[in-house]
Amino acid sequence: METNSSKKFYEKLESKGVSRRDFLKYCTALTATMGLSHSFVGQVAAKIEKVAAIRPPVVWLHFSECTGCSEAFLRTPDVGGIILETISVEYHETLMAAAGVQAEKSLHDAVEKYKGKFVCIVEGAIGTSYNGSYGKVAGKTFLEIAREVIPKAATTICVGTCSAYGGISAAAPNPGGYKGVKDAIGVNTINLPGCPFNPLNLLGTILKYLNNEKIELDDYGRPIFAYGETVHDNCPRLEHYENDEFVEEFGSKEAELGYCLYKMGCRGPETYNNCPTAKFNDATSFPIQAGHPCIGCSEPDFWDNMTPFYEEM
Ligand code: FSX
Ligand code: SF4
Ligand code: F3S
Repeated sequence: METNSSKKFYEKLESKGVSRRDFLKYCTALTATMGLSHSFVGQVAAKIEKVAAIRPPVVWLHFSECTGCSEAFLRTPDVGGIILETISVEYHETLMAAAGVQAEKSLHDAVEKYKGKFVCIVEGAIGTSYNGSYGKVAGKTFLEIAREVIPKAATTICVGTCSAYGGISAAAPNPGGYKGVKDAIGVNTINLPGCPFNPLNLLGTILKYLNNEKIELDDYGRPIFAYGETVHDNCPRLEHYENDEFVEEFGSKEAELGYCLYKMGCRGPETYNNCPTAKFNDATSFPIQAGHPCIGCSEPDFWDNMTPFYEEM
């Protein structure tokens, strides 16, 4: 039987343009992303409803980045809508209406009110050279803000390669001494890298965390359920790779035929991420499906280690 809270949840989703049918479609995608069989779809939906009844508080910090991760989240209106109905975002600089002193106040109020209980989501790298003075918000360095807010969180989820490992800001020669959150302030984080990250993986991580399920992480702090296999392992072009059918020029006949992009510099074989199954923009596509080689965007230091792009390694 449908409970009142579940009825309200569906009504709110409907008001955001997400029908029950859409919701179940995303539960199906999420179930596959989490490595579960189709028979778990109902359980995943029930878990989302359960978390939505609690609406755990979230503080979302921005440091040095391009805001592409927030964009990826907002350009996934259905998944984004489900997440926004599931959690309570207390602070997010690009989403909130407040600005200036008011915005500062809402950050500090949220951190004090929900001390030890809120989930901190971090987007962007932290500058550590010159006492962190390369990047500031409201007169405080990213380093100061991170040290003040993050240790008070129940858990910290780094979205995007920048907050996980430093990303573009940490690319050589890195004069600002940019680092990911763990290396900058010495706290353990759950890392959801990707430039940008995939919002479906955030939903999966939040669900597991709030349902007290153990989240197995790899050596780089990435959940195995999303980063346990390489892009190459699940690539729709894998058969062409195995048949030695390669694209050697963009715009060629081979490109049109969807051949393997290895010779165009594809880093799929050394990149751990679930893009081929999770996809982006409400499961529309991902780089390789669109004809672009994987550039290894979820690997630490990919700007240094995976370049020059478009060249076979
Ligand atoms: Fe970094 Fe995300 Fe790349 Fe951009 O915030 S992972 S530069 S897509 O926005 O952090
Ligand atoms: Fe592997 Fe890339 Fe070829 Fe896909 S396109 S099969 S990931 S090398
Ligand atoms: Fe990034 Fe490669 Fe996926 S470039 S988005 S990890 S296909």
